Amino acid sequence: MKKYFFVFILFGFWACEPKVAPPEPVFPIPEERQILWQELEYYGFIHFNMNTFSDREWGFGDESPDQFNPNELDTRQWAKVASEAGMKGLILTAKHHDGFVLWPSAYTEHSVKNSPWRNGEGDLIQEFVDACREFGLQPGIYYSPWDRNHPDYGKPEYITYMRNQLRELLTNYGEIFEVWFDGANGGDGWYGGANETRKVDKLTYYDWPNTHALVRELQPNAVLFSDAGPDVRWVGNESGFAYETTWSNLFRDSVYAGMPEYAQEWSDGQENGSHWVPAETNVSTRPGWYYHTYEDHKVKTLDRLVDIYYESIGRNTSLLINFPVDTRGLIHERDEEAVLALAAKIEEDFAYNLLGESEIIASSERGKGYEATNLFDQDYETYWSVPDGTSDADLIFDFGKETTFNRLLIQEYTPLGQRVKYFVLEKETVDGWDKIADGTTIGFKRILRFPEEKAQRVRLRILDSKDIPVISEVGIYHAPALLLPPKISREKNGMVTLSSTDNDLEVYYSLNPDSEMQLYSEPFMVNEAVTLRTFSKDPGTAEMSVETEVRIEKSKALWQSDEERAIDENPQTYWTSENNEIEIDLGEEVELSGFTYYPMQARYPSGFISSYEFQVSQDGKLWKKVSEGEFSNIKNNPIQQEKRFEVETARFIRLRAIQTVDNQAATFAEVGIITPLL
Ligand code: FUL
Ligand code: CA
Repeated sequence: MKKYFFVFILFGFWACEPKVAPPEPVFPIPEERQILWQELEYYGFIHFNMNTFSDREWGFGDESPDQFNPNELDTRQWAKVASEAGMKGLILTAKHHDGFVLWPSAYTEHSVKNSPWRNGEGDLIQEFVDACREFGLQPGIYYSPWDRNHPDYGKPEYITYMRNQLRELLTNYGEIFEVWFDGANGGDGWYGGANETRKVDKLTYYDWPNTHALVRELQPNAVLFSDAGPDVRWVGNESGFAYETTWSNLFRDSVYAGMPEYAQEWSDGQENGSHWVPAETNVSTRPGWYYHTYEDHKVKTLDRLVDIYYESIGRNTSLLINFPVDTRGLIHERDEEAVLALAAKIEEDFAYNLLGESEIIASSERGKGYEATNLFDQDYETYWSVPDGTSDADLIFDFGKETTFNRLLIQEYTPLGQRVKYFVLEKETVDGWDKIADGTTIGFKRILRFPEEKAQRVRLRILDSKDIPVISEVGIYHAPALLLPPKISREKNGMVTLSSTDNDLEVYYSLNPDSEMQLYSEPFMVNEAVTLRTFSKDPGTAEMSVETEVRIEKSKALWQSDEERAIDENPQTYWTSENNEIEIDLGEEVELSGFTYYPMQARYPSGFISSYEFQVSQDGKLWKKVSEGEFSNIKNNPIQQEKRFEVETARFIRLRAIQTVDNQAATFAEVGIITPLL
């Protein structure tokens, strides 16, 4: 009884303690719509429009509505995949640069209403927003200002057209969370048959202030995206990474959409920027934004997607991953598999916050309502802060026992502005505190990845900040290693490098089918052909990845040709041959029983060989044809091709293109030989 009474009195004191004022904001600060947007964090892009059917990335504008004819289109499948992948929204290309529109707009004939799809009765925007809502996703709209179809593009009349269409899109389909304005403009186009180049002044032509005002009027909660915001800005690349130092602040008045120096100079934000314009990282599951069968083999791998996640969401930006929806009108199975694997991995990485049970010692607390325990209550609205004027602030977390970890997650309470400029994570050792990792900016969310560490106590120090820190959440995690087989790379001199997909993995290999696997420590030389077996192992759990077995060919150390790029062991480099052939001096007499041809891997490839002839020679003068034929399906699936023949001995080889897929000069990304295995 007494005891309860005592507790009651204590509680009474605590409850009566005067509430301390919140920290003063550090400007700029986000608007309400930006605060709602930043919590979405992860959402999807759908590139699906005329380009899907013309097999292009940028249609010219002279396409016919007849071409638009998906026969299995199912927006519910898109929404289902996106929601299963953990996304909170989807943005659809309502109109891309070619001008075709996915809804029956009253202002153009270049639309679904004149296509065979749903007999011209369809409205893809309607189907899209319905599916999004059914699956709990917020719908967004991509609208290209550049229009290569419209006759008036470049004149003032076109701006009226654009606004009329925006009015349709933003009035008829309910709430839209983001309106995405692309800055791209390549100049030339069909333009109603004029077939010419039309350059506009990107700063003034679109009269952005009034176009933005229209969007605000129709959709007050939608964020406006472009290079220049005004609400959300481009990250400055399409590869899927933000910068380690990323400010949400931007000198917005110095920027306009499509300005040439944007990516270089502005895209990482500015510490003292005048406006709050956080970044969005946009990237596709494949090299292209639109679907091309020839990229079916290029869906990003899980390790790449995991890096993208950490380098975007983990660096104070949102992540917008694109699905190039295919000609059926569906997200392709491989893209679906890829994003679901990413979702599963991220869930695994952040399954358990090790701080949840730790004891916490803060260097100081601002007072009631700003306690350090707010840091892991999973509530972004509650935060820890310190008294005004405090310069250094740090937190010690005691796990109670030695604990293993490899991730730090930290979030600033951005409604009061972005503040932190430098922070450090340390662990306690017998000799004192040791640095584990450090970072510059935090913003809405920052995640640091580092190799596994063990400690009972860790310390997080905010060492430089624009004002007192205001931190919403902190997490320390032990992410399981990404257990994929190592990547194998080769150099022309024969060196083989094995690289693991995760810092914490060990790599094992063997060069002989009968020998034991050995621990890999550094690149090794392979001169003659061998079979390489390799796998990764997590030393913590003793779990192993699947084992891969690949053939490593005789090295190309002695090879000579007019074009190194075709024999440098790097399929990303290529050579274009004016006479459609390549001749290689192998440097010595070699036994061979086949050859390999790697077609060009660039974003816009050309000159794939479709039918070939392969010759060998002893002296480089007298040639003998040993193989001819076709590389079937190379257009749609440009992977390495292999052809075999009876064993030959030769010093020189020649691969000749009889025919290329597009009748362009033959290209060679890499040529190799297959030697008989002993
Ligand atoms: C770019 C466009 O030119 C691409 O086609 C794509 O839509 C991408 C998201 O933005 O600027
Ligand atoms: Ca909190």
